[in-house]
Amino acid sequence: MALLLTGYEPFGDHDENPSERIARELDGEEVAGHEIAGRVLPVEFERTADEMRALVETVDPVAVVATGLAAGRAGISVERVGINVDDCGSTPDNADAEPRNERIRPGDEAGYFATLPVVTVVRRLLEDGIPARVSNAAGTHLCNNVLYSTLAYLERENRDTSMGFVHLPCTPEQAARRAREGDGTSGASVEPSLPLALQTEAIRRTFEVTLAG
Ligand code: PCA
Repeated sequence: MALLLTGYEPFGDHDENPSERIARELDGEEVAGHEIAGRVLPVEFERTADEMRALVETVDPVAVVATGLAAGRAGISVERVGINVDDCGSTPDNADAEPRNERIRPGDEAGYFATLPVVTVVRRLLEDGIPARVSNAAGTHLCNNVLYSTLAYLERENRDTSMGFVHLPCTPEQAARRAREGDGTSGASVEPSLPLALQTEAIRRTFEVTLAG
């Protein structure tokens, strides 16, 4: 039985996305006897949900962990809920789409709860010394979009697949680069970060806890 892990390509003013690197690194690795299929999704409102649906149909996973970058957040955030809103804020997607206050699925539920054991995952990460928290808002960009759309799809199809979304912070190298390019040497703050290896370990453990049910 397979596990599906998705990351996102770089977007906005980010020249890399830790979620993409982790999805590539964990592709083919086993967790508790289950092989991870690590895939990278486009940051495009028109395409992402369909690509995720196609992945679920081909990989047929027991659990789906989608991940993306939330620059500025300290630590790992495990999202509790996806909401029925697309709004790109000040960051158009990679095809220059700029949805504002739109419904992802008009007429459908306001929100869907992640079906991963969100609180248990965060407890385990904290016990293991990995800074983490439950987040009650995945934003209104593609990360929320894929969480909401996939949960809605799994429910409609009556699929017994645990699904959730994990937001990742910048890597230290990325935070340093952004501070160098910005006003870091003039006294501005630097974005919080975690080493990629620790972020990768957090995703492994998210699957482990999910499989332990
Ligand atoms: N983060 C964005 C979209 C892609 C990504 O990695 C988000 O938080 O919605």
